[in-house]
Amino acid sequence: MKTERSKALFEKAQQFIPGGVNSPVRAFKAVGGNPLFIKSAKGAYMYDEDDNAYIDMINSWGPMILGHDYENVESQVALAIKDSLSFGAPTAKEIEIAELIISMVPSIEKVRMVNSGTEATMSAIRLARGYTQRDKVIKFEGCYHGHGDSFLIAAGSGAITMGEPDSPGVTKGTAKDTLTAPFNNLQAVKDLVEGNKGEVAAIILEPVAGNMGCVLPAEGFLQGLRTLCDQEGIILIFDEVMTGFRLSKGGAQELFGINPDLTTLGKIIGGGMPVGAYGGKKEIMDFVSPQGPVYQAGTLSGNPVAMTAGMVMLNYLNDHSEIYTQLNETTGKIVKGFNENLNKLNLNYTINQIGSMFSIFFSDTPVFDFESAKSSDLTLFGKYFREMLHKGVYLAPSQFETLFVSTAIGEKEIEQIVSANFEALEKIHS
Ligand code: HOZ
Repeated sequence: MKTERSKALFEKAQQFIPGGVNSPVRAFKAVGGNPLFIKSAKGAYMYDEDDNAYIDMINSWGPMILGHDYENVESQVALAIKDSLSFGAPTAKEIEIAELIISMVPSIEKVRMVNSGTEATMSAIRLARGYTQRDKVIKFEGCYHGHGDSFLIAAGSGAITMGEPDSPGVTKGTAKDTLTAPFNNLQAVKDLVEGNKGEVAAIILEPVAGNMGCVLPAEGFLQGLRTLCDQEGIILIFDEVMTGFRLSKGGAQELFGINPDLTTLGKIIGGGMPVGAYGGKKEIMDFVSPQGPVYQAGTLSGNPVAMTAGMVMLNYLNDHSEIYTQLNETTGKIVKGFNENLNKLNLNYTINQIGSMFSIFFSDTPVFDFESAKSSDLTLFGKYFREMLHKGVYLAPSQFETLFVSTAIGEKEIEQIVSANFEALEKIHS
């Protein structure tokens, strides 16, 4: 596989961009080798600057749920651009997308658009604090909610991938207001709430964690948090940046039948453009400025081009709920193939899957929280990643990121992914 152009670009990039990338995980630091510079993508495939083709298993880390050529998004965006790229004034499109989101996500009664998942979570936490007049928040070890200061404590995703789950630069003052508990450990959360009686504004979590690899909530965990929050006047925030519009039209909350007070959204909501949103109960959302006292703003928030892309994507998903069955089936076939491969090779690694999100952990024990995720053999994962890449399958370059399947992956790709997995596992154990 020739990667000369990517290598040269990476060398040049490092002169001008910290680490040569605009988001850390992309640097391949945790898996070895040079990052590939991507030139284009179509359907299930990405093409690098050296013209190698890869089956895309991350799909822009989630947004490209329909693969890379949803023509309707592209054509509507092209039309929207003609009316100007940005106004900084209200548009009819913002009402349309707000109505659509509210109709799709069960717990959302009002919604505010922002530009990324990070903005959404930072704003939701401020709102929860302003509304409850309390300072502390509980997050879960290994959950990642973007790079806002309050969340870079025991953080997953790129933070743990780079070995910095507690980032320097976060003040002690901020850190002391973030309490952490192990994912899936309801008793630990109850103890924290008890020890900080009347001081906890919010509990925030990814209802299905995707930033320590894919980790599912244990039976009763989400319901237990809901009950606890109701009892203690705590705002329950589901960070559905990954799971929103992916696990079902209404996200994880619809799938599990648990309504949070606030929800944060990103990724799919922009159809590939930079969009985030936070929404929830009217009573709480009306605390946001200019209706209420909690300030949050953005020059490009509700940008007409981004809103167009998001709306076309969400309308499509809303009208085609059969794609969720298709995604479950496709992912199910890949995971079945991987499990058969593991059996044939006498290996006992853990695969976690829900809908179109899944991870293979290089660990022999079940993975249900950050500690068990961290028991994975990271050197082996790096070798596996590189082997898969050589076989034309582009995985997330970190053990601590989930994979995302798109509807563009068909039988031919499933076969290639499963046989690449067998050969890669065989090779790294030879
Ligand atoms: N933190 C992102 C996924 N959890 C990675 C984003 C990127 O590198 O593009």
